[in-house]
Amino acid sequence: MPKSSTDKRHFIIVAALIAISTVVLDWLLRTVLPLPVQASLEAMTVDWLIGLHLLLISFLFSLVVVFMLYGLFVFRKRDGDEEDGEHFHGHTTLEIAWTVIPLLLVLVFGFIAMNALADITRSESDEVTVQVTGFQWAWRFDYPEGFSSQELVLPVNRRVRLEMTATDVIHSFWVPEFRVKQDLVPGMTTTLRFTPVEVGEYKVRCAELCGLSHWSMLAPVRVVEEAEYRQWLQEKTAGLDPALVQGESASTE
Ligand SMILES: [Cu+2]
Repeated sequence: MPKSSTDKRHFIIVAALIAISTVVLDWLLRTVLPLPVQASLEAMTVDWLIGLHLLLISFLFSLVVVFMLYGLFVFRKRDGDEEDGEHFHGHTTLEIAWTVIPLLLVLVFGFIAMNALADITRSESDEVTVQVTGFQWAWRFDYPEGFSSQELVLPVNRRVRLEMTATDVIHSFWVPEFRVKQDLVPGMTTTLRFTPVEVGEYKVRCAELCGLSHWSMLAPVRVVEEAEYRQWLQEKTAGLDPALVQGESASTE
């Protein structure tokens, strides 16, 4: 702890170096880990959370490494110096600080993450619902209008609810551009919600190692304008027995 003006000077230099190192590392991590396009509303919340963590990681790394390197270099043994170093025997303030500050950080980050999770999993009244089945090694999408599809077609700017299950082993639904991810488990139904905001073509990939051809477990995802979505639904239901077609108006209103 600073006892003289020289000690204080060391602390000011180290604090400045930590600040610089934090900013540089944070920038470096964002640059070497570029995230794909934000194609869902939830992507913004998730990316904001990732950004906060990168900043915290950069700071903690700098705190440890800058202090260590500064100490090693500035207080290294000089030629002819045979003196013992100063002996310390505990420091109550420091020990309280390094217990309480991480505890507060964990609580604050836990609170922020809880809010983010509540935000990205919230339900809405006019959700587009699709049943998703994962199996070795493909996907099937069943629409409430009564047909099955190999590709997942969704209208832009509408909240989507996927009701998912698996027939054999655990799989995981992941479209990196949407950021959200959810396991599909045999014998139970799991739910995944998101709101696509970018018209475009994406790919759902299985994110749970599920066997030999896990790598090829891909399916196209197409986010289209509302009008195009209605047209696609019409084409898909055109050849169906009208008795089997249910809930079309309810799910496209
Ligand atoms: Cu898989």
